[in-house]
Amino acid sequence: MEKTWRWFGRNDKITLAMLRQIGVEGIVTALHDVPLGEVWTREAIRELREYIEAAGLRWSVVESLPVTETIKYGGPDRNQQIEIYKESLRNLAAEGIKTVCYNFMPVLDWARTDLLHPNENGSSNLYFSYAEFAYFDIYILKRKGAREEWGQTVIPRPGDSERDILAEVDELRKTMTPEREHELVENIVIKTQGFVSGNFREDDEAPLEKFRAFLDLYEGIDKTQLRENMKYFLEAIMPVCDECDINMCVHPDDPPIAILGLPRIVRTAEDIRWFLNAVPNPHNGLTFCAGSLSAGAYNDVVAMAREFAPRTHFVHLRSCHIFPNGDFTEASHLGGRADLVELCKIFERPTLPFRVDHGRTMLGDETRGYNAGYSFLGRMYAMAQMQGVLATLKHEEKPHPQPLP
Ligand code: DNO
Repeated sequence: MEKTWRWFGRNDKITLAMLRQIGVEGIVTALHDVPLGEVWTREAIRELREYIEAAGLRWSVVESLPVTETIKYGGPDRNQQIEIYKESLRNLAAEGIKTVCYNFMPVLDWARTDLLHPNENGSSNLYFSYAEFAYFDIYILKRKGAREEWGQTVIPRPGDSERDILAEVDELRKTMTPEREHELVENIVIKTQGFVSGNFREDDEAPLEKFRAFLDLYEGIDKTQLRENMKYFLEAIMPVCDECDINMCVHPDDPPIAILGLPRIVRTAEDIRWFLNAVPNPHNGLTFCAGSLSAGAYNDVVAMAREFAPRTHFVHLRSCHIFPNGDFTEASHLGGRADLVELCKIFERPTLPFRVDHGRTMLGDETRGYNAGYSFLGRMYAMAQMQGVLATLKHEEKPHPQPLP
């Protein structure tokens, strides 16, 4: 596989020169300065590509070329937005960048409740607590009907113990502080969204109002409708992908559960099968994010990798640990549910790009102001682990010297 790294552009504190030193070959990035819904011009793409190449690296993957909300909920201007998307795709291909990651998650790009959850060894991880997320939904966002919905939600979990989320939320309410409430808004809406070119920005003044307005757009959109809208989008762009040989690879929903009353359609093997079959073009493919998929207790990640490898155009190597109550955290890259060693065996082909994802925050990363989940030392450590795994697999493939007669 090609060793790539998610880099956030010229303002990223982690420089390309640093990445060369740690064995990175390809860069995963986006035009983070272009406002959502505008064309990525050929000039802007070329400029960034040349900057990356001047550092001795190549721009391997776009993550993400964002799909605007109107395409997802099927708004009146979706065709116009799809035309803009196609133009950006053509411009990317003209500059030689032909692997494009995107997602089809309504409103939120990904979600965690805790960005620096302490591990017993002193490092920290991203963490998702259902009770805190439900608290955010019911008492901070104050979404209509949220309490009733959570009362009926069965949290997917490996353990079979009962979980009464509303009782946990009420318990949490007794000890909740304004500081922790503020932190939850920061974690769920600002710090995890601002830097991924999604709907929210670090300097949004009224993020919760904005959030509610986005949720309103999905009134009446269920799973079937969202699937239809994804199919409509894919069918519309496939002719450009055929013409330019672009591989589209959708990122699974993170976490792979329905949240905030919104439909989610890239969570399970059945979901993935659905969109691959709905548009059976090899250019319609998957970003195999082992981390997102392993956060779903119902997902057998290795079986999914075997099934979907032929349509996988990009791999995210990370692994989650699910606690008996369903809450999850990011495990070490050599632990957790995803079995990354087995995945490396399944995915090992020279041209397939992979990147490590969501490394731990360790050894001073926490004071450097990196984007949530995108530490330097933690990711470098994970990258070294994965490089070791890949080197071992390669070594095992080599014919071993025969002993002399
Ligand atoms: C979070 C990432 C996501 C992902 C996008 C792809 O860390 O996995 O932001 O890049 O959803 O479109």
